[in-house]
Amino acid sequence: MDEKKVMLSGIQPSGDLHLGNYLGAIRNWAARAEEYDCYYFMADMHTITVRQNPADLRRRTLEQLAQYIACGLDPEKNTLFIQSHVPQHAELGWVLNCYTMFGELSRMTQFKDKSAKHKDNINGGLFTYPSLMAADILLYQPDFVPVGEDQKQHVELTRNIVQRFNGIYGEVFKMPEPFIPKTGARVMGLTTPDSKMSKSIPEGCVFLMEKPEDIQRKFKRAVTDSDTENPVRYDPAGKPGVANLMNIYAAVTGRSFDEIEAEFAGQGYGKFKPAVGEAVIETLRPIREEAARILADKAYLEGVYKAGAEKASYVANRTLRKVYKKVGFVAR
Ligand code: ATP
Ligand code: LTN
Repeated sequence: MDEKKVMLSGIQPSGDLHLGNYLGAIRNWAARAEEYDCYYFMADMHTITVRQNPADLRRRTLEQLAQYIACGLDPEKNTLFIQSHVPQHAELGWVLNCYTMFGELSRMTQFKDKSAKHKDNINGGLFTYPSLMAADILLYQPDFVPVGEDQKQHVELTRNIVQRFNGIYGEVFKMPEPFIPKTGARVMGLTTPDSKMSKSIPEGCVFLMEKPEDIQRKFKRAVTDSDTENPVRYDPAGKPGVANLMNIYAAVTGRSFDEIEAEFAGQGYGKFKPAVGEAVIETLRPIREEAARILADKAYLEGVYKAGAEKASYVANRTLRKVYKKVGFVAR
């Protein structure tokens, strides 16, 4: 019998989910539940590498779960869980810390960015975060890790750890591959087309739960340029704001850049920007409505995360026992 291939990914519940998370990651997850054995989690343990308000973290973790389900992740077909409910993550994280080099961790872009942003709290967890992420991944022996472009470096580091560990102990971990979408892998901020859409710049960020009128306002204010000759044209270097809007439009409508250029030939941004806004609103509308409905049913959510943690722990424990044995810990 053919075993299904395995997919796994996580998102930190450090803020509300946005269009970048959806197009770069979650949408890809939802499409693959039939083909793969899928694990998706709320990375709450990663979130405390930056100081959080406890009540907000708890609320956002459950909201994120409701939004995962609303985005199409059926809990019957995907294992959905909260990272801190599966203690094997912390346990394997410690082991892998001892197989991750200081130099490797020092090169991580996310560490450099976040330590520049939070100068008053450059803690050990922020630095060793990629070892915990490697543990998140390797516990489930996935074939693919669907993430946006910015997380590729962490998956590459995980691959180095696999090579190092397997080189010493034999084939313990399966080599995972990053899985990065063709459109939507890097959605840029609407007000900052030179940096990725991020919740830390809310004016340029479209949140999944945002009201349609607010979304439309953000698209109307999106940064473009003063080109009046032939404005809607794909030129990422010369016209980054327009390229980003075209990328978003392509991702939500399935149209190619040529088709989009033809659709808006001879028209200005006054027509183009609201059209992109409208297409995004229609994509997000059912997600928002469904998430609100699910979030109201706390008992259902509890059932989902409890069952998810049970299934995840079972699989994670198999890997952890093997690792403990390999490194020389006495079996309990
Ligand atoms: P922040 O807003 O603080 O930068 P974030 O929104 O990137 O955080 P993460 O938990 O880091 O949140 O990302 C979750 C997933 O969404 C990852 O797979 C990441 O690659 C993807 N992702 C995040 N932002 C974007 C984006 N702008 N475009 C495409 N994918 C993205
Ligand atoms: N590092 C990711 C979140 C994350 C993750 C993971 C993604 C934590 N563990 C395991 C994929 C697989 C981030 O900050 N976006």
